[in-house]
Order: sequence, then C-alpha cells, then structure tokens
Amino acid sequence: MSEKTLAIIKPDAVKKRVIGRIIQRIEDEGFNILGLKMVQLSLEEAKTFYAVHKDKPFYDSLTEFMSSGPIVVLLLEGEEAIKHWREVMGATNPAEARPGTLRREFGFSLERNAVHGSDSPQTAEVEIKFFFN
Ligand code: IDP
Ligand code: MG
Repeated sequence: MSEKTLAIIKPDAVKKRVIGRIIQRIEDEGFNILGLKMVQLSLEEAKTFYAVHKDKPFYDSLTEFMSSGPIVVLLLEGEEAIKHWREVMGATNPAEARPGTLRREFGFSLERNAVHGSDSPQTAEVEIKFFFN
C-alpha cells in the first residue's frame, strides 16, 4: 500500500555536507519526493515537534540540537514508506545500526543521528502537517 512519511535531514548531517548523499539514497530506494525544503526550527517549534518525548531526560538536549541549525525536511511517498524509510535510516543509535544504513554511515551519536522518520501512520500525518500544508 502506498503511503507517505516525513523524513528530516538533521542539523548534524547538514553541517557535515551530506544532504546530497542522503537525497541520492532516498531516490535510489525508489521513494517519490513530494515535498522538500530547508528550514531552521525555533526552540519552541522543536519542542512542539518532539512533544511526545517531553518527559524524557533527553528532551531539552534534543530540542536544542534540532533547533541549532538548518534542517532539510522531505515528504516521501512509496510502498510501505514509513517502514521502508525506517529500515533505510537504521537503529536510533548509530553504533547499533546495521552497516549500510544512513545512521550507521552518517550518524555521530545517539542524539546526533543524522536523520528522522515518522514511526506510524498517525505520527506521519501529524508530522507532515507540521511542515507541509
Ligand atoms: P527514532 O528517531 O529512531 O524514532 P526516538 O526514540 O523517537 O527515536 O527518539 C527521537 C530522537 O531523540 C532520536 O532520533 C535521537 O535523536 C534522540 N534520542 C533518542 N533517545 C535518546 C537518548 O537516550 N539520548 C539522547 N538522545 C536520544
Ligand atoms: Mg521516533
């Protein structure tokens, strides 16, 4: 079933100059890119985007990091796009992500892990609306 998901190239990957390599991988994987933009979140916007994690110990650090520089936001479409994109990203911790995944290749730490992907159809809908209207 074709579905949509939200992908983000995080500030660490933008600073590392790997936007192009990540987008190349997205295209090679067969996703359709329906939307793409570079933005910088305010701290308030990052807090809203990551509100599900507000009680986690890493919330303040994560939202500061995500608002620390430009990000690239992509609206992706494809067969089982949510699961497919999470497979391409790899595990949250780059040290545990499989070789060949984007987080293994480009991630720096558990927090600075290069890319984001929605984790369910419900969160995909909310996250897509957050960035694209
Ligand atoms: P996910 O991005 O793989 O879905 P989540 O558990 O939803 O992982 O966490 C959101 C983001 O918060 C992660 O991508 C990572 O940047 C950061 N994060 C998750 N767990 C930790 C942690 O234990 N310490 C620091 N940052 C974390
Ligand atoms: Mg998540």
